[in-house]
Amino acid sequence: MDMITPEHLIRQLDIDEMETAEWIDALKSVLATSGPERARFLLSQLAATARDAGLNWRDARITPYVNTIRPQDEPAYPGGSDAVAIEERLAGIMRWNALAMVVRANRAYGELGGHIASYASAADLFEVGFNHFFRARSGDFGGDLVYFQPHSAPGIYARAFLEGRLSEDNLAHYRQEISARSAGIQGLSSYPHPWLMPDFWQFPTGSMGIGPISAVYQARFMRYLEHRGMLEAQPRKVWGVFGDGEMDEPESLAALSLASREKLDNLVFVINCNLQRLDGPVRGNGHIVDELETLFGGAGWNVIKLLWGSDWDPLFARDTHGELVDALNRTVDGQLQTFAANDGPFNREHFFGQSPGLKAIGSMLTDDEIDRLKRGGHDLRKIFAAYHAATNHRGQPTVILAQTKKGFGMGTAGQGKMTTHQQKKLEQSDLIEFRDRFKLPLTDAQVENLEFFKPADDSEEMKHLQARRSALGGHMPQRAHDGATLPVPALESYATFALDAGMKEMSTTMALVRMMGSLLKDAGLGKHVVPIVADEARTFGMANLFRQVGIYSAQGQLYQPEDIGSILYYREAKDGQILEEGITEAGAISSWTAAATSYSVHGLPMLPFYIYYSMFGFQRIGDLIWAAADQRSRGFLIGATSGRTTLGGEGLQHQDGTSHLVSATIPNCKSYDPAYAYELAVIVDDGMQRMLQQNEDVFYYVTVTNENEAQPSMPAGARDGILRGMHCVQPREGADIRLLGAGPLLKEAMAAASLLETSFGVKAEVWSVTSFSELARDGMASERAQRLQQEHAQPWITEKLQGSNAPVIAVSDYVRAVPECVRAYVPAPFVTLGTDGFGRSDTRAALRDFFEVDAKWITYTALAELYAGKKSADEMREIASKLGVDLGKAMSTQL
Ligand SMILES: Cc1ncc(C[n+]2csc(CCOP(=O)(O)OP(=O)(O)O)c2C)c(N)n1
Repeated sequence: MDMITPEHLIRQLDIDEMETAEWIDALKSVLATSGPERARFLLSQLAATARDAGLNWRDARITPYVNTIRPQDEPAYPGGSDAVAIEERLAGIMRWNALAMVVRANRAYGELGGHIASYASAADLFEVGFNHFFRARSGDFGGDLVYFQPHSAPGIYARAFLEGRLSEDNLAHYRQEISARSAGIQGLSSYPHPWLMPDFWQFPTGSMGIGPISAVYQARFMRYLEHRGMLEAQPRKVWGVFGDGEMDEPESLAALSLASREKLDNLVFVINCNLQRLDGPVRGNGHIVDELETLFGGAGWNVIKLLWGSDWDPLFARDTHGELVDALNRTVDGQLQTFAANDGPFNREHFFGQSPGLKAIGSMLTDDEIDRLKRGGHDLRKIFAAYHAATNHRGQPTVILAQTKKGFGMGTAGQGKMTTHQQKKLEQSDLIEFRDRFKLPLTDAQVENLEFFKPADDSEEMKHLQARRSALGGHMPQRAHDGATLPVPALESYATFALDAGMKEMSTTMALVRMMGSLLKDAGLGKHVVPIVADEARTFGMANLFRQVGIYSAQGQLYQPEDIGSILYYREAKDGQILEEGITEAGAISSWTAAATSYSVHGLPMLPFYIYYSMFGFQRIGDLIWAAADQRSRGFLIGATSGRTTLGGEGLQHQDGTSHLVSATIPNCKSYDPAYAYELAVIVDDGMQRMLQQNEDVFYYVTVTNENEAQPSMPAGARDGILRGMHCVQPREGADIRLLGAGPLLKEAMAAASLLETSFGVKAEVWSVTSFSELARDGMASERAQRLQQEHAQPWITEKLQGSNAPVIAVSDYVRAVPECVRAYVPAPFVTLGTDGFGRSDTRAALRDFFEVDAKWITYTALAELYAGKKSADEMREIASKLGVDLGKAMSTQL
């Protein structure tokens, strides 16, 4: 190992210390006599002079590697030393129970996994939050919202155990949710999971990066509701505790400037800078804290460095020549980790041994004291000071960069070790060391048995813990579902134009926007509708909504829009209703999730419609949608310009042939690909009924297109079929062939039917498939019920197609795997057509020929099925040539 030795750490010498001192003294004297305002002015004048002289000097935005808050500025700790001591003991107990939970689960079943080291580093950060800052929703107060670092979940369970919310049985079933359920117990999920623990977790954070971006948009959505007068403005906070490694995820940093632009002082990030991630150091050769300081500071955040504990204060006080600060500035994170993993004598030699001045500072401490020197994120007083400053800061979001030790207290077994992240086994000696380190009143045998420890109800610790939580409004985290409903307008009140379309031409996108426009005007529901776009409102014909309901902007509109004279001018307003997010699908979906979970988070149901290019949905931000599903979101995702052949020359980057394949995998997402405006109307109505009236935790993915169609009126009795996945749009007694068309390709199926009839005398029946995935789900459930319960449960698709052996041809504008998912339930020969391969630009007609999904290809496919074994190859070639089908063409996947 290359050690950083004093030789390596050669101080950059100041070439004229006298001159430096004069400048510093001058500034100090200005500060003392004329105050900070004048000092700031002079500094900016100096900077301007440097700029004029072409020095190209820029403030590095990095402050020294010390705490931002000076000791003299720290507020008194509420409850004084007693409270600190009690809370330190509580943190020790939490750590123990969290550790016992993981090690026990692992002893019982080696495969179960779990994490100890992350929570061990975060425990104090959480404890100060739980004891002094995180306010629960209670009475009229909406409560704070906390995004917890995911793999610290065992610590949150440990606290809930002490608070009496979880039992020993729950703890004993950590990561054993299935076996727990069969024993009638609520198991504990590995990460925050609202779907699996619906009364407990509010926000899923398990997939790194999702927590940070969601927290920003959550804080923003809270402001949106307040500015629109929907939610009382209260001093609520959104807290996010995240890992320093997690900050490398692009989503973690993606919304930083939004947060400062919108002055979200209701937002506090606490970054647990234990300097390690899973495999090793986050920035072994640098300082992650400094890097984050630059990033957050540059993005306009208030940055608080919380690096060293109170026991460092006297050392800094002795550091009159700045040698200590200098050494810290230059000790890279990899080295700091090595110091964390080693003991007092090692640190004395290798850190304090770097220079005589440092040696003298180190001599103030015993080896044991050096060993126990705390990092800022383990010192309750320092943490309190940082949180206090953050919560009182106005006009900016705050980030606290809290330096901790990964595996804090895990001794030689884990603290600061490269492998500590994965550690879930500890030797008896390590456990004993842990007990002693945190002064836990456990016997050796109790330690050996990994017994959970809960102090008596009348103990100081328990009384303090309960009193603090009750002062802060109750337990956290806690997920509410109050069952509030919203009135759903009658379908006829907003969709008559679609139900009785009478062959009027319109696209399904136009139909949707028209319905939304009416819903927004509805007296009861209107203000709960949240239209969300990512810079594509005009593409989807939504510009009229700009004027109608306005675009939300925290600052209102500070300029006269260029198009002020037009009826549809670009109107921004503080109470605007549209969330126009700009080019950020990740941001827009985060807003959608905040709105789609408002029923639970704020007890205020909202109805978000996020309308986007369908290609940039599940493919681009699928994980955020998955997290929204876990969070029991309710709302509409509208995949516009959908399908692979409806856009034509508009650009292949938008051509989506897969979103329905992915959306089908999300259990609470109901996906539809309607062809007609009336189908869309029925789907929107059903969604609103289920989500707003019946409080079902489902959300809808609906694809629409911008292809104009002659829209028929809704046939009687079609509703059930539309919602279940298919209904007959062209019945034909004694049909020779059945055609299933989905979305934009239904019309190709219709055209094929008439071609078959007129040119080949073949009778074809046509069905509109609104959802292959709903048909498949129904098929799976029925098939299983039949197998397990011997029930006579027939899938909807089987019921509709049975009684005939006429071949069935299915066509959709998605890859063939989409229609293929119903194959098992089709009681006749079945062929699927779809748009596999890369998209490309051309006319719709050329694309549909290329993917072999147009009327002539459907016709040829139908005839090939009907004539199999009956017509010769030559006869089939003749038919193809008559149809204009090129049988020699390469497959769409090959080109
Ligand atoms: C998107 C994603 N990628 C990878 C992981 C796997 N993972 C879980 S924890 C972890 C390391 C986290 O390091 P850090 O954020 O520094 O937190 P620490 O445990 O050090 O506090 C990784 C890579 C994940 N959960 N999500």
